[in-house]
Amino acid sequence: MLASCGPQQSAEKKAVAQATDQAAETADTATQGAKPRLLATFPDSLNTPDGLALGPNGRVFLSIPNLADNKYPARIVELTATGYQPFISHLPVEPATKKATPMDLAFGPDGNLYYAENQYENSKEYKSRLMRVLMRNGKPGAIETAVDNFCLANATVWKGNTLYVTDSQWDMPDNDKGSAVMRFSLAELKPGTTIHLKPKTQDPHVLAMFTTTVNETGVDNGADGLDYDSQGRLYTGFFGDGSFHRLTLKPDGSLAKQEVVPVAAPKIPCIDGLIIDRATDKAYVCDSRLNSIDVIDLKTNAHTVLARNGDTNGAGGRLDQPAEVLLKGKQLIVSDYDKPEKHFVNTKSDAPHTESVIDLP
Ligand SMILES: [Ca+2]
Ligand SMILES: [Ca+2]
Ligand SMILES: [Ca+2]
Repeated sequence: MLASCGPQQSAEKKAVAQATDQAAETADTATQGAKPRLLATFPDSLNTPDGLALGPNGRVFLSIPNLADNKYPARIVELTATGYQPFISHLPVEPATKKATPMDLAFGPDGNLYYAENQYENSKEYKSRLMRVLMRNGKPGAIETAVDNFCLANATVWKGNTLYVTDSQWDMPDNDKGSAVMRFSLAELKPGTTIHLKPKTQDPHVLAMFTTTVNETGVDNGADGLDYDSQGRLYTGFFGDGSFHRLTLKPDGSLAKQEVVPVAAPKIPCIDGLIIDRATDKAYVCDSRLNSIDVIDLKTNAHTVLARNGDTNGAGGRLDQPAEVLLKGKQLIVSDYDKPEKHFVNTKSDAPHTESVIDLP
């Protein structure tokens, strides 16, 4: 077919060329702001890079739940200057789902590494867990269940001796669009013990509950990314509707106030992972739906696009459905989750599987 070039092929070629031009144009007009660089490329066996944690000595750890193609076991890797290296290649599977699905992760004041699981993709029966990796001399040891009976455990952040975890699907008997922020004290997260949550209740570990307003994506996942500002106020964003919420705490850690942050237009339709630079009180949020990293100024509620691009496979570090961010000095590390929902700019989970980085001014 390539050898011949009759009138019909010619017309086809022309149509293809036009479509390609249009696609390029769409991609170009969708591109805004900073140009991300490629940080690491992964094989198909590591296909949905997600949670990021900054560890002791500036080490950076990345969870890869492999939810786009889970015939490969989930892993946690360590990012290096030139790519990545193995960290934990055999994560304990949940007994019913037979899968490990690590999402966000964070080091505790006890020196151990905690990671949340998203078993929701495997079971809607509250099988997700918070896992504890017992660390010794910088190396992972035994891995145990710290908390079980989450529905979709997602983000984790330690603030002092309290660990906060989002459950993006914490429904109640009268609310199937529910989600929650949970809190756990270091004292109760004792190695060797497991906390059992009570699904569909206001379990004592629930700090705040929310309801998602489902839009045309049909996704009802709520509280997703989580971090706190210079005043210790917590923020979470919703994957399903992009709303952004602030939780103000009393001195004893209980909830004083829960409010929606009136982020300036245009509306962010989806918030996945986020991180707050507490030196500036700026939140870097992943708009997974628009292939965009946006900045919300928490002092003014102003909102700007840091980096955005059209549909892509992620080659060269272009954003391919950003899901999680981590600040390391002036570098913003971005996980390209690349597992689209309906109406996302990203249309296809595709190789290469990538981690990007944006150099901040
Ligand atoms: Ca639900
Ligand atoms: Ca990709
Ligand atoms: Ca893609």
